[in-house]
Amino acid sequence: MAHETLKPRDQEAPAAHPFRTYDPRLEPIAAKVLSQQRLSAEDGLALYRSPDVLAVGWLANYVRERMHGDVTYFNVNRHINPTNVCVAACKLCAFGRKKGDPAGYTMALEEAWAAAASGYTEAVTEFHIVGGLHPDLPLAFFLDLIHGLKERFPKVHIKAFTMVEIAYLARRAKLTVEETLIKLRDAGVDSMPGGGAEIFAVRVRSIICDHKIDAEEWLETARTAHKLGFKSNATMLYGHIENDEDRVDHLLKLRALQDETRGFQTFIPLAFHPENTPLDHLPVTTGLTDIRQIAVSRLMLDNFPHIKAYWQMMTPKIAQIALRFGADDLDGTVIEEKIYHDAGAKTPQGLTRKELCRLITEAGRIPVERDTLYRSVTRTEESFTVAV
Ligand code: V47
Repeated sequence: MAHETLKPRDQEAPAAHPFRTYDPRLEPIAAKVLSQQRLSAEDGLALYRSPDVLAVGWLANYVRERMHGDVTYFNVNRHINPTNVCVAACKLCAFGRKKGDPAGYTMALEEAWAAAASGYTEAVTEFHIVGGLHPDLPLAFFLDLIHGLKERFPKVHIKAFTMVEIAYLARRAKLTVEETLIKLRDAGVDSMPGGGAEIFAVRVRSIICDHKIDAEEWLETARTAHKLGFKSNATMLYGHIENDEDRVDHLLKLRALQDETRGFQTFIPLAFHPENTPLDHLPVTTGLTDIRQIAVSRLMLDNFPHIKAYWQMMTPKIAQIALRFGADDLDGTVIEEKIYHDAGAKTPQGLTRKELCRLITEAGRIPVERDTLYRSVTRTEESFTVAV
C-alpha cells in the first residue's frame, strides 16, 4: 500500500490516540513523557521490564512524531572497510583477523579508492569507513586514504573511524587525540560513525572487548571530537551478556555527554550477532527485544536528534516496524557490508534508494533522503544537491 498523499504532519500535534497501558508502572513514565520531562534510570529499567511493549512503543512513537512527524530519513552511502587485521581480538567480533591469518586482508590505497567507486550507479553522498586496529598501518596511510578519496570524490561526505580507531591511531603516532583529529580533519574526514562504544560497563567490557579503550576513553575521544566541531554518532551493542542496568547505564552516559557537547547526531542500537564469534553459544536477539531497544533508546535519549534502525543489523522487516516504535532513520544503501555478514547476517549487502523508499512508505512514513548531516538531498538524473 502506498501513501503518496501523506504530508508532514503538524509537529506540535502528534498522536491523536490517548495513552493506555495495563502496566501501572508505565503510568508515571507516560506522564513525564507527555510533559517532556527527563526519564530517570529507574524509568529506564521499568521500560525494559514492562510486559506492555506496545505501550512502551506508543510512548516512543509519540516522542518520535513530536520530533519528526512522519519524516523518515535514509541516505545513499557506501561502506568501506580498508582492513580486517586487528590487534584487539574482541569476543564480540567475527570480522577481525590477527596479522598473518590467511583470511586477513588490507586494501592498498588504489584498491580502497577503486572500491569507493564500484558497485553502485547512484551518486553516494557518504563514505562510511571503519576497520580493524592494524598493528603496522601508520596514521599516514589513513591520511593518504582519506586525502585520495576527497580528491576523487570531493562532494562525498567522509564519515570515518570509530573513537576506538582514533584513540589507537593517536597512540601509535605518539600524538594526542586532538592532534590526530586535526590531521584527520585536514585530510578530509568530516564526521565519525558511532561504533566501538559496545557496552560501557566494566564487567561486560572486560569480557566482550577487553583490549578496547574503556568507557572513559571512548567518551573522552568523542568529547574531543565534538569540541573540535565534528559531529558523530553513538552505538550500543546489546543482546549478549549485558543486563538491563548495563544498558541503562550506557544510555545515561551518552545522554550526559550529549548535554555537554551536543555533538551526537544519531544513536544506533546494534543487536549482537553471535555466529562465528567466540560467543556463538549465545542466542540471537528476538524481534521484540530489538523493537523494545529502539523504543527505550528514543525515550531515554531525549537530547539525541535521531534514532537509527540500522536495517543491515535488524533486517529490513524489523527495521520497518521500528519506524513505528521510535526510529526516524533507516541508514542507507550501504552496498557492501562485512561486519554483520561475517557474523552470519542474512540481510542483503545493500538496498537501492527505491527499496528504502518502499520500506518507509509502506510503514506510512515519508521518506526523506538526507546527507550525513541530515540536510535533505534533491536528485536529478545526473547529480544531487544538498539543502543548506
Ligand atoms: O563497533 C561488531 C558492532 C559496530 C558485531 O555510525 C557487532 O552511522 C553485532 O558502528 N554482532 C560497527 N555487532 C558498526 C557501527 C555502525 C553501523 C552502522 C552505522 C553506524 C553509524 C555505525 O558493529 C562495532 C560493534 O559494536 N559489531 N561485531 C557482531 N558480531
